[in-house]
Amino acid sequence: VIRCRAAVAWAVGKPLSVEEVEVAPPKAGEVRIKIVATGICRTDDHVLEGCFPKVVFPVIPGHEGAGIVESVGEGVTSVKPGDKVIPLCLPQCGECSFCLNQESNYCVKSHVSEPQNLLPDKTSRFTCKGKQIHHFLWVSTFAEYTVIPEYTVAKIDAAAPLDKVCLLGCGFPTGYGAAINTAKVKPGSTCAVFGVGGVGLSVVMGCKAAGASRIIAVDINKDKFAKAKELGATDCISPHDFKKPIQEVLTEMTGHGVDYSFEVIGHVDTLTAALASCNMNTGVCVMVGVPASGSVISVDPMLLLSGRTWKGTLLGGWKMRDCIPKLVSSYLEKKFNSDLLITHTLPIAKVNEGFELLRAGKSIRSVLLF
Ligand code: COD
Ligand code: ZN
Repeated sequence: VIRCRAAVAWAVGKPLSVEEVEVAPPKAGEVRIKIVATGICRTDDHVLEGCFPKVVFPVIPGHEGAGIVESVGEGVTSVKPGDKVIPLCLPQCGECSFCLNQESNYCVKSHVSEPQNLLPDKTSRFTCKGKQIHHFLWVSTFAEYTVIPEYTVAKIDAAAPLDKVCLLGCGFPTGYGAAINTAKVKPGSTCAVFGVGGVGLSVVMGCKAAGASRIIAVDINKDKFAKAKELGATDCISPHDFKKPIQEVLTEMTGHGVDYSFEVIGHVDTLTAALASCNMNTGVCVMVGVPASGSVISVDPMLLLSGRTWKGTLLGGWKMRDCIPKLVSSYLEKKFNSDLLITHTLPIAKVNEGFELLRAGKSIRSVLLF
C-alpha cells in the first residue's frame, strides 16, 4: 500500500480537499501508475457540481493525466514499471464487437455502458481516513498514485514530456479528433466552433490541420478570441453582439451555412443552433459537449429532412490504446502544438485555484503537478 496525496471530492458542491490517501497494490490485470501531471477539464467541474448522477461520492476526479508505471498486477504484459503512460478515460478492451470493428472507437467497458466508480472487480483501491473512496472513469488522475485496468492504459514514447502530453488524455484528442475523424473536415471547407475552451480550441486546430479555409469561433467570452485566432480561427463572433439568432448570422456570413459545425459547450440551445448553422443539405453538425443529464432536445424535423447530418463523438473517435501513442509521437514530431492550450501550471495543493480560474473563464488548461 502506498500513502500519497490526492484531491478528494467528499460531496457535491464542496471544494476538493488535498488529503493523504492509501492506494492498494494492483490486482490481476491492473496497473498502478505514479501520476506526474494532470489537466483540469470542464468535465471534472461538472463532476464537482453533481451533473453526473452516475458518479458516486466521495470520489477522486481527474481524467487528463500522464504518469509512469509503478507496478503491475498478475498477467499484465503490455506495460512494465518505468514505462511512461497515459490513463485512458475510454477503454479499448480489444475483445468486444465495437473494439473489433475498425470503424468504431466505442468499447462496451466504457462508462457509457457500465459505471466506473469501482474497478471491474467492484472494489476500490483508494481509502482515506478509514473510508473507501470511489474511482472516477477508472482513471482518477487527481491522485499521485492510481490503479487502473490494463486495457485502459496507453504506453507512450519515453521522450514525451508528461507535463505537456497529459492533455492528450482528453481535451486535445476529443476536439482535434471531432474535426479530423468524426466530421472528416475537407480542405477548403467552412467550419463553426461553438465554445472555444480547451476542447473547442482543439477543434479549431483540427479544422485548420484538415485545411478548412474559414473557421468561425463562437463564444460569449471575448477573452477567448485572441487564442482562437492564434490557433487558426479566421473569424470570432459573440452571440451577445447580435439581435438575431446566431444561426442566422452564420448563414448570412457563409451564404448557406457552414459545411461543419461543432457544439463544444454542452447546452441544448447551442446544440440546436449549431445544427441549424450548417448548410441544409451536406452540412454536418458534431455534438462534442454533453448537456446536463436528463436533457431533452426539440428540433424542427425539417432541419434534418433536407439532408443535414447530426452526429456525436466520444473522445474524438480515436481508438484510444492504438491512437493515443501515435498522437504522442505526432506531438513529438511537432505536427501540432497542444502546449498552446496550457495557460497555467500549478502544484496539486492549488487544485481549487485551478478550478476557480476555469470558472472565471481565465484559463484554457491548467496543468497540476504532483
Ligand atoms: N454560447 C457560446 N459560448 C459559450 C456559451 C454559450 N451559450 N456558454 C459557454 N460558452 C463558452 C465558454 O465561454 C467557454 O469558452 C466554452 O464555451 C467552454 O469551454 P470550457 O473551457 O469551459 O470547457 P472545455 O473546453 O474544457 O470542455 C467543454 C466540454 C463541452 C467538452 C465539456 O463541458 C463537456 O461537455 N464535457 C463532457 C463531454 C465529454 O465527455 N467530453 C470528453 C471527456 S471530457
Ligand atoms: Zn475531459
